[in-house]
Amino acid sequence: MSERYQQYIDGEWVDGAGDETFESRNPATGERLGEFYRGTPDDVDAAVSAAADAYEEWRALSRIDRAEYLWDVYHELRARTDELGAVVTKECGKEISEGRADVVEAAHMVEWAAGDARHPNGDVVPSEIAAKDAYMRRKPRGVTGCITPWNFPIAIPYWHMAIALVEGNTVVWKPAEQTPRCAQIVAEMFDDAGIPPGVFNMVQGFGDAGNAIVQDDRVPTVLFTGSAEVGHLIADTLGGESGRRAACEMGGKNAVVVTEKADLDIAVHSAVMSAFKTTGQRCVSAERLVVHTDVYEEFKRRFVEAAREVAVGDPLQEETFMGPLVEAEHREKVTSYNDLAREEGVDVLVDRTELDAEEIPEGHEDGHWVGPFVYEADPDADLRCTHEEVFGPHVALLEYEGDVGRAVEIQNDTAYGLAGAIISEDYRQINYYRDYAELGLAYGNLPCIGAEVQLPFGGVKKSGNGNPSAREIIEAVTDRTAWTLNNSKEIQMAQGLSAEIKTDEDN
Ligand code: UN1
Repeated sequence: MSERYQQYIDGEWVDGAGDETFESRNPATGERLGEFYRGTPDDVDAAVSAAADAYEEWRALSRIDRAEYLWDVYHELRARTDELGAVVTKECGKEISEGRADVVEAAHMVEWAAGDARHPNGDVVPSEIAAKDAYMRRKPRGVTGCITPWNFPIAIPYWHMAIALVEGNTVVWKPAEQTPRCAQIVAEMFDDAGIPPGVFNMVQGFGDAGNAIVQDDRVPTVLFTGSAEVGHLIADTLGGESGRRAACEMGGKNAVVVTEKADLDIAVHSAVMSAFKTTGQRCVSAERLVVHTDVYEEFKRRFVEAAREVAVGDPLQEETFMGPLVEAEHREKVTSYNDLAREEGVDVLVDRTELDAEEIPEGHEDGHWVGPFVYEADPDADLRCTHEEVFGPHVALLEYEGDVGRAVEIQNDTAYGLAGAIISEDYRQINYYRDYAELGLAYGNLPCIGAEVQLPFGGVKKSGNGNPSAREIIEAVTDRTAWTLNNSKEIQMAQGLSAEIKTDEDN
């Protein structure tokens, strides 16, 4: 009998109001990883009440005292990196170096947030009037709803929660339904740290629980990382309610541009990493390779060879490059996009949609396997497969002629604008791309994955306004006050405005 894992509300482990449960399974083997109580809107209601009640006391602590709880979490993340990395790999299928990197990234975000507690906070701003002291100060906003995806099941929850908590907010968190075991560990860490009841709450479950957070007007801030479909619904709901704010970070149809001046070793290496790491399931993964005609044939030959050979298999093995997709429905989605590409008449170069039986490791027959799917398409054709995000190892080669301006035009021909890369040895091409590619995250001579927490993160256009990196998330979870204090007995105004009160008797 495996254990039934609970939810964490108001400092207690609870079954919740409903009696339904759901399971987590290893996407590489089908092995059951645990059974979890499924959170309901009533559980969200209880969690939001607890978070609202805990808020006054939590915000009254100093930032440094609040950060002490995060330092405990940080040390646990560091001490348990290998163990937790393996849990990440078992639950979401990323290969083991990626499972580990997820935990390391979480530790980096917690370190940044807790370390920031001792840094200057706000600005001293000049006033026209010498006797006035002006400052920009920040205040927490209250209960923060956090809705996080499965592909970074330890890192992204801390992107949202570490800074929200240090800044004085309380949290109601709904983790992805695909990775409840990882979420359980995150909640245990806050519990181990002795965080005061109600400051951190976790409601496990599905979209109905997430939606209850979004609909609750006691939650002024919602942070969301995930699909564009859900993110835009959240942004629309909160955008229409004054005082509420949504910061949503969503996907992309990201591209790597390879110009005629590219070093092709760097180009092929970057393209393989961008397209196939995490089996294409990063919001920053590339599904388009925009390649200059002069180097097209050679790039194509080398990329196709790599895509044929790249090792798909048991994600717990160091030799594996690509693990399985996260779940059966996702495999169906990726497969149907591969079918769609064929229907749209593209030239398929590599089709490992169905792996050969000998490629599937023993005991892994129930895994959600898919290998690379690579095709050539016309960059000017209005195809769904080259414009919609698939979130899998589904990659289009798009050949272009002309200058870098043309490559950037193709790069920008998407509703999204998250991540991208240019491969070139020519600084003028690189700088043109830097200035005109419509992206939040852009790289030169690198893959378009692998952002670090201290850099800005986030996209433009349909990719969202979430900016959930260490520096930027502060804007989402705080309100600013421009605070001015007069040191004089006399009231003096800026802009030459008269402060004199004139009466009828003066005239
Ligand atoms: C995501 O793809 O969902 O830039 C987040 C990266 C990571 C974060 C990606 N640090 O690849």
